[in-house]
Amino acid sequence: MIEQAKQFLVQCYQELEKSESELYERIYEVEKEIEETGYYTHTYEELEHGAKMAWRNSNRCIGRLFWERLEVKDCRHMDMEEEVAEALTDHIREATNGGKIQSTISIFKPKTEASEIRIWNHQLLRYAGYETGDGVIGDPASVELTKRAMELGWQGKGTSFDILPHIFHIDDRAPVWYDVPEDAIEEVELRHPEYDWFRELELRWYAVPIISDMRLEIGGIDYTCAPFNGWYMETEIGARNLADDFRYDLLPVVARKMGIDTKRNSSLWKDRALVELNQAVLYSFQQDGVSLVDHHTAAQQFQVFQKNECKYARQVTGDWSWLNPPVSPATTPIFHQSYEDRMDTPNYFYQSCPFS
Ligand code: HEM
Ligand code: NRG
Repeated sequence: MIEQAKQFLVQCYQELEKSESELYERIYEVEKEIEETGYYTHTYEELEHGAKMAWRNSNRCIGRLFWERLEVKDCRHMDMEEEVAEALTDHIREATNGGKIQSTISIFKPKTEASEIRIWNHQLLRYAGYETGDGVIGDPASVELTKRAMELGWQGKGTSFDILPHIFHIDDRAPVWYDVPEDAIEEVELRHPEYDWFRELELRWYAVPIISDMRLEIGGIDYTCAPFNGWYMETEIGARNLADDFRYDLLPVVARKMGIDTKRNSSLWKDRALVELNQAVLYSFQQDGVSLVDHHTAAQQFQVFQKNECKYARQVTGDWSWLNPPVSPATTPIFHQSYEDRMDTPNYFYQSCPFS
């Protein structure tokens, strides 16, 4: 822990242009705290910059140009279920910001031997999935969590787009669930700039992706509850969530509506349906004034990020297979480059499922 703390403090204080004496005093203080308690407490400045460094180090993220623009909310003092639930709702409201999405992270108390907060949801906003006799209604990716929510007494409406409640547990206490207030949830109804029939599919998606099951590690301290968000890239919704055959599986539906032959691969019905689905996502978010980036612009922004990092003599690490967008990857410069997939810290990590 002391070694990890030191390594973080050296880099952090250098980037924040703090004096050497400040750094040495802080290292001395942190060493003492670790020896006495086994842990240490980040200053707000360390927490804020650490969370930004973790984003900058996220190999799978194409949105990293904006790593310095992250609103860091210090929720480390919260210990009661009610206040955590309220903070999660506040996060949604402030991040949504009337459509002009603000990248935000809420950081709750770190894990120790005695205590741990864990959110069971993958994202703070996500749709339920109900297993029925003839297939899943809603998002198949949520079937397990939906079952657990119902075991805990939650009841959804049973539509294809029911927002799941927040489920979390604190320390060794029983899990609790809270419905997300409807007026905190912003969603976009999908329509197409040319195809009027698109509206009749009654598709929608929520405005803000807020990952809530990853662990933020800064200088040897584990923040197991630290939900964060930016805004969507259109392919995440149009080429994956609504298109994957193990998610909403809508390509055959869209292709048939377009009047394309879905019996022959060589009609390229999947490709053509994909493009129109993505077009509808872009058009609808834009018209409603909700932040969202298309994959070409995101790839260009990532190039600028690479150039910036080069100026500061920092190597950009990356995961090529995730950085490439799932639509037309070879039309972006990312496809034609290679990246070292090395996990530097601070960073965001997967953690084992808190239920099952
Ligand atoms: C992954 C875009 C903000 C951390 C991704 C992915 C995209 C993306 C497209 C791949 C997701 C997938 O294929 O499922 C963006 C955009 C942002 C943004 C457009 C707008 C500002 C952020 C922020 C953070 C972050 C604020 C953290 C502070 C990550 C991490 C992953 C990721 C950790 C990997 C997730 C995983 O492994 O499941 N991002 N991102 N991103 N992003 Fe970003
Ligand atoms: N693909 C997932 C979300 C993953 C993270 N994407 C972001 N993150 N844009 C989905 O729900 O489609 N972010 O922090 O902005």
